[in-house]
Amino acid sequence: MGASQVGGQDQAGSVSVSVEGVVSPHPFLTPAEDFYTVARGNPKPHTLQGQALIDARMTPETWRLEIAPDGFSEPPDIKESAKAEKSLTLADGTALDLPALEKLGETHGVKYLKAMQCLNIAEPLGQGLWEGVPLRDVLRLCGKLENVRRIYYLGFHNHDPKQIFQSSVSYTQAMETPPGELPAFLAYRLNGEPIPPVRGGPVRMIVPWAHGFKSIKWLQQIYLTNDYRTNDTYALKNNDPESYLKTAAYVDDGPESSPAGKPVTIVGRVISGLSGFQRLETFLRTGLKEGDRRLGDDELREATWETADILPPPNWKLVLPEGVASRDLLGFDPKTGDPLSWPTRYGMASWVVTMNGLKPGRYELYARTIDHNGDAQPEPRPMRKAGKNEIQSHRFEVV
Ligand SMILES: Nc1nc2c(c(=O)[nH]1)N[C@H]1C(S)=C(S)[C@@H](COP(=O)(O)O)O[C@H]1N2
Ligand SMILES: [Mo]
Repeated sequence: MGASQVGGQDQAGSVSVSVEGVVSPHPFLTPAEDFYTVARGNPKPHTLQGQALIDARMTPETWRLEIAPDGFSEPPDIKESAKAEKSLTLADGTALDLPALEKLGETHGVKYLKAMQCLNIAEPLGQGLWEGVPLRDVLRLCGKLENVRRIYYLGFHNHDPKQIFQSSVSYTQAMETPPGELPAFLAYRLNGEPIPPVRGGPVRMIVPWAHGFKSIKWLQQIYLTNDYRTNDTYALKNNDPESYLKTAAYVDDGPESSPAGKPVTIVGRVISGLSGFQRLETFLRTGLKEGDRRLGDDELREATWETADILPPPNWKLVLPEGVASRDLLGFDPKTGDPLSWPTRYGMASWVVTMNGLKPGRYELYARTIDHNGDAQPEPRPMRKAGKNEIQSHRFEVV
């Protein structure tokens, strides 16, 4: 008995399977407060209240962004430091404020969907509709740049150098976007609303192709540097700072036990990473005994996998915020409003698998993705420090 598909999807794009207590649907857009939060700091900046939030410049009125060369040189290799025609600083009153950023957004604004995923966590953090101004258009405020090889940026960190969480992109990545790709940008709206402190507001960097560590929250400073090295906080923690999101399937924690004669429904998600998404596959392992270990990659490669559907695009009118049409989003056809790929580039979709007629016994459902190059998860980048993408499974018993 294999895994078969159910189509149950209500108009809002969430899963609706009417089987007692089995399905925990994921809304297409994760509400701002429901993302899994990954935040450093003591106190964590998003927990600040009242005057402390104002003093941290984390309110829409007090938020400011400084952009300046960092003055770094390291002779003989790095002889000269980065130069900018203009710097934006708090000291001389030129730092960018939110109304000025939003004004820039009137002519240069972009919107797109992005799945947020941590390199070190085996579960997507959420998916948002992010809105803001490409980093390149913000950098243009600084006029002519010289000897700038990387752009690095950091958020509010309680004025304590030990708490700095910073990341970087190369000058080229900031300035150019290949066709079909999405630009790095400074986001000030999430799901049609201002970004709350818990999600990194008022302004957060969003780097679409990367794991979460490039998407710095409570953004306050951008430094232009001639240091060619990735000076990311994550680089110092044994992570690959140039890793891209991986194409991967995720399996929810479903029911552990199910009465015989009732269908068993398992829900999960897929993220379309750097190498794109071709299809989802599932493998139902039968005849398990209590205490059996999970299958390893070598055994799973030889398993009998079956193609399974992911849920189709939702009704955009129902999932997007008021006043936002799908044709306005990057990654969508501006005429038809249909997504150019599914899931969208660096986006996420759900899947639901329902199994009928399972005999009493122990089972394990595994799910994996096949990317556009035909590579099956956890290939082509099984190394954990480039992002977790182990094949996930859910174990259950039919009684
Ligand atoms: N300023 C700041 N930005 C940050 C972090 C942080 O600790 N401080 N954590 C990063 C990491 S490691 C991840 S995975 C994402 C998580 O984003 P989320 O909390 O909105 O889900 O934020 C990133 N941005
Ligand atoms: Mo992370």
